[in-house]
Amino acid sequence: MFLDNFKKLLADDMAAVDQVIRTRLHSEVVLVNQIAEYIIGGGGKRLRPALVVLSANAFGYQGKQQHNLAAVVEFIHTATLLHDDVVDESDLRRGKATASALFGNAASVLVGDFLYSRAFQMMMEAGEMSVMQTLADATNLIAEGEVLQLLNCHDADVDTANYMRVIHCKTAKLFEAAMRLGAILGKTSAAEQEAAAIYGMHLGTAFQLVDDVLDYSAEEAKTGKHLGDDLAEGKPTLPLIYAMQHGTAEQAAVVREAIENGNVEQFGAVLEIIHATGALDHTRQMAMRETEVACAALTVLPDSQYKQCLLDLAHFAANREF
Ligand code: GRG
Repeated sequence: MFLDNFKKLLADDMAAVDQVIRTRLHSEVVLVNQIAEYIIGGGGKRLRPALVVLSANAFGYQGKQQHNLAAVVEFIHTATLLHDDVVDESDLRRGKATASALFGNAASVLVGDFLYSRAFQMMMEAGEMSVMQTLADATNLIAEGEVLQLLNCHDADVDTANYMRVIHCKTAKLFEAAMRLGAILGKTSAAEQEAAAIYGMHLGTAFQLVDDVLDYSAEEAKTGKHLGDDLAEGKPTLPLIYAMQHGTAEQAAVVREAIENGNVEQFGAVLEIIHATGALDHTRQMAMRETEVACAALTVLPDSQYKQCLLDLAHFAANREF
């Protein structure tokens, strides 16, 4: 129901965003077009560009820059996915072979660079320093977050605060930037811009918390990703951290060993411990709390169908199964 309303409300704007994406993907180099089209046309949810559009509309912006900046945000997101699949050596995304599995790591990284730098060309067109500042800060923090995550891999002593820092950087920051861009276009007050940013940050945090739940509980057919990838990479995500804190000494030792060795053979045992300790419920509850903070930030916005959609989206993000 929510998804139907969401799609209906944004149909025209998202069609315009898609048009910008198609036009600006173009390169004289065939391989760039091939890989960029493969990943961009590959069935992503287009959540971040939708946030730019929702925010711009909620703040009363009527022009075309929202479509340009929405495409910019999707290009940056796509560049991070291309790079991430190389770093994580993933072979499945969106239910298909990753670009790196199909075209190789070098081509994937380089097309990621193309999309990332094309995004910077496009953001210049907004002619607004605060737009560039927002995106420069966001992309830098995303990269920093990935380095932090790399350091955390196979470290079973990573605590909740450290984990929250990683997801703040690698995921929530781009949600924050998307919301802030809409507010900038709407020429809002500093307080309203901040409210949009807070909503985006907490929505993004909830989104990643659920992403980390789904890695232990989803149907692969729904997420288009392998179950247990995080464990295979030795990523100490909240379900594992919580399970170690609340399990018996023996259970904590099994989870610790699995993180340290990226031990996928232990996936079944780890899954049992995660369920026994209520770690997935806890992580979902954390996501719900984040959505409540996100929604509370929107009280300063005037009522509109776009604001209502943002409120509904937050609850959808915390409850999603894909
Ligand atoms: C190029 C700036 C830059 C940095 C590279 C590798 C890297 C540094 C960053 C990776 C960040 C990353 C992939 C975070 C995970 C975010 C996440 C939950 C992605 C999945 O988002 P969905 O579900 O994807 O919205 P779809 O497929 O729907 O588009």
